[in-house]
Amino acid sequence: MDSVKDFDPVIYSLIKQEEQRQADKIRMIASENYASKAVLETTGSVLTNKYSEGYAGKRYYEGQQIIDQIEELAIQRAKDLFGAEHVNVQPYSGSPANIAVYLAFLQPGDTILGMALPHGGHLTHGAKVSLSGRYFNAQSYELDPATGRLNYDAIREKAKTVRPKIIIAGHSAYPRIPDFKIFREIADEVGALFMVDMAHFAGLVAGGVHPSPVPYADVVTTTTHKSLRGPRGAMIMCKAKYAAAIDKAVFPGVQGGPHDNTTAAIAVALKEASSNEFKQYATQVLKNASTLATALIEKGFKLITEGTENHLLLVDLNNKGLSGKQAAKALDKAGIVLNSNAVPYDTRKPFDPSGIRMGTPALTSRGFKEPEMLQVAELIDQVIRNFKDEDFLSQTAKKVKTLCSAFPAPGLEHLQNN
Ligand code: DSN
Repeated sequence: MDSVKDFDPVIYSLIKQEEQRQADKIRMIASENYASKAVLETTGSVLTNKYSEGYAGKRYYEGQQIIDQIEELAIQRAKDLFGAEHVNVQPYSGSPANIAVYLAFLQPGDTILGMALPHGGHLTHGAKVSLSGRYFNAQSYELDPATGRLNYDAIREKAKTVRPKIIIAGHSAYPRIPDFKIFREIADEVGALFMVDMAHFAGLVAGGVHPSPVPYADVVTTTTHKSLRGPRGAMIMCKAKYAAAIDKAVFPGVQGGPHDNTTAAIAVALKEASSNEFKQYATQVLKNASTLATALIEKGFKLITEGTENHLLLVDLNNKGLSGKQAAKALDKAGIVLNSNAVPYDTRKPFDPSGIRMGTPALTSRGFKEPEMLQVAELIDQVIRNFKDEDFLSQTAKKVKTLCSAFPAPGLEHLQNN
């Protein structure tokens, strides 16, 4: 990065500091990962200089000889990997992708039914503060208070009552696997479209360790940078009969020119995600999450749903004498980065809720396996017990840095080689 270093040493220094932070910390924000050097290089390429409104063969500006090939390759790789009939790789990220789906099929005021935000859904699944909740009649389903799991009878009843035009499955903080077949049946019973936002678990689907929603859903949206380990971006997959509606909603409906550098990096990430190594990666993400869950339960932590079947854990800290924000801040000081999170039926406020969410995609990318997960569980337990002891937290951060130094993170190998 010599050019940035020469021209803008301030930004250069900040980027270097962030590189070091990502190398030295155990990153457990369930939606984050380490993109490979190949993905990072592609994202930073001259493709950022091009405008290409439209789609391959039907662009508004000239000079698309290369861009068309890149976009078609990204689409083909996504189709091959996920078995989708049609793919749009242009959404800037997950929220615009979801908004584009609504634009394709809804009129303002129409009803949607998604998972409630405090129960693990996403802002764009109908939260009142989001466009999805302001422009549409957003109804939500909640988790079963006894089990913390989806209750399909209750979802069916709700769907029959509110008669949504779209039912949304998918989540940001739910540690279990939705039953896409039942969702499909419910959607058919009420004449709704069935949409799945698989942003969190797309990498697990790609790796073959999580059921795919693609055969069941009319439309599947996903970001490309979470468990899928690509650049910041998104895709929409749909049945062929919805292709024109989706494409028109993305452009010109929601967006202008696609970010061609991102499109190419998505293509690179999809090639990576088609490999045997990626299958092993996805398998290890699950093993690491389940090892961590068992270890934390043994240490007296209360996990929502008593465990996990995917890449994330949701921990209710009500029995530990501190709030989610206090825990997340203390862990951050100790070199373990995650986020505070509402738990189902939380009585605390969203900015300082009762729980923490933790995920294994990023630390698995750097090679952590079961033995390291036992160490992580021990570190988390100690930090929670000593969350007010600043000296203890900084000593733990040093231990974390030593542990991390043995596991070079993708994209940051140059730091470890120094
Ligand atoms: N911010 C993401 C997450 O952490 O789940 C969702 O968009």
